[in-house]
Amino acid sequence: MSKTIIISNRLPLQISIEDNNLEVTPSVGGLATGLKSFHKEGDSIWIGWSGLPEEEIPEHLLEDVKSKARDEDCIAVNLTEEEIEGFYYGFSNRTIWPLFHYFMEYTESDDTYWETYKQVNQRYADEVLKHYEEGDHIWVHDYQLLLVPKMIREQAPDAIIGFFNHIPFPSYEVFRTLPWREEVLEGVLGADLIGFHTYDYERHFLSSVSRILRHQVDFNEITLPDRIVKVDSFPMGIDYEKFSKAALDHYEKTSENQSELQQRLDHHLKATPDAKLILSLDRLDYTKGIANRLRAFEYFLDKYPEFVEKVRLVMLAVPSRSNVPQYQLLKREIDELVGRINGKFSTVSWTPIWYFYRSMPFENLIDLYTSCDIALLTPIRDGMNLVAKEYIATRTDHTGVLILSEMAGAAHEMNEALIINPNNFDQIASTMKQAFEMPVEEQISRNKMIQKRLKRYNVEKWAQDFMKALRNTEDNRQAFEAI
Ligand code: GDG
Repeated sequence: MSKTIIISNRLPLQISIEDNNLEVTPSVGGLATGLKSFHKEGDSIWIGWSGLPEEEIPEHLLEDVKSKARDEDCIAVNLTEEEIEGFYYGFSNRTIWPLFHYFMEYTESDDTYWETYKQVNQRYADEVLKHYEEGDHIWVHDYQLLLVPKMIREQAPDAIIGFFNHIPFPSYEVFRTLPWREEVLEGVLGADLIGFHTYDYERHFLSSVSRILRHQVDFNEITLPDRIVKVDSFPMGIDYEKFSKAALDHYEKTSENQSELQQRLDHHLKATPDAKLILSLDRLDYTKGIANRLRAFEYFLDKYPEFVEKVRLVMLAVPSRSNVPQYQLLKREIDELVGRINGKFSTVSWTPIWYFYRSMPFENLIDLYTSCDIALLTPIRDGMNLVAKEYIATRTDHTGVLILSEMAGAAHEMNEALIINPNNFDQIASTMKQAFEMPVEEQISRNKMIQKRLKRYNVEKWAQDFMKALRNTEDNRQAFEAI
């Protein structure tokens, strides 16, 4: 029977060593949380890095790492520290990530990073080929593995390969600045089907293919000398039931089995019944607009002092890529902003920002989603933004207000949210005021509409649609051969 082979930089599990024992924890991040449910239910194997550099795995634990991964139908790719530096922290996160999110001033062009990126992409492709059998469907994920489709195709010309990009694809004018633009496009074009979250990213990709490689592009099909490649948009959904059920279970809890975080949140709500909590939740990344969000919050308190002591920003920033200098600088900037704003506005009984710099277990995430009256998500650029969708899914009584940046892919599907430009502080501040004053009936009617959509187009449907379109490319191939 044929299977699906999923390939992503990281596995959905993270293996670490504690006191000479292996510990397995789920990975945090959009791709892992989204695809995990598809992987659990289907007949698939998942190939990716375990999160441990090869040098840190003692010889006697090597087999254990493999077997822990195998228990979850995963195959661990081993990477050395040098490879992680050049491939992951280097080319992926200092070249592609900033460029694709329009942070051109952060984009580095380094030949060593590029060489390591190619070498590591080849390693992933080789691992796929070890497990590939005719009839299997191969699904490659994201910007760390842009060359893998072509590398697989070179060894298995008839393979059915899909590629999905979880981050934006920039406009041609930005993409063309990449020194290795031809190789990158050719790498992705090894796939039969290329998917993006939105129509805009799809359009940008097609424009780069036609202008840089001069391939014929008709609507969403690219004609290569020997094949047709299909490009389409598939906005990724969430495991809606998981989030709404977790929220319902959460409300069933008595004070004895509540988390400490929830007890603190409840304490705050009881002490200040007319105050509201605003949620800010992301990986600590410059694309997420966290510093701007803090500045906009400060502007809001300055402009509308009547909200002093009536509002609290609960901010969870999850540590991410802390080896990259821009992330270290951003961390410092955020620490300073939080300190300054808290110093400026705090009263003896009130602190405007609760700031957590850590990752939290799923249960605490639900505590935050369900306790906050408003979610303020202001990315400068974001492929999709699953947090926006998860927040709405947990609002089982349909109350709550989502303020979302128009730069997030999710904004295209969430028209009923309050959509803002993340660079316009005045607009953010007046939208926060609007959120505060929004009648409950209006909150309910807006959220119900979004919930209906999120429920229907959940992550399972997203994966099914992609796989269905991938299978359809086989018909395309036959038609091409018949010409
Ligand atoms: C990339 C693209 C695109 C976060 N903190 C914790 C935690 N999370 C989970 C959330 C959510 C996920 O991580 C974050 O997903 P996002 O979509 O918001 O952001 P990225 O990580 O940047 O994801 C993005 C996504 O890929 C999918 O294609 O939407 O645009 O950048 O699911 O719940 N989970 C736990 N603890 C945390 O502290 N357990």
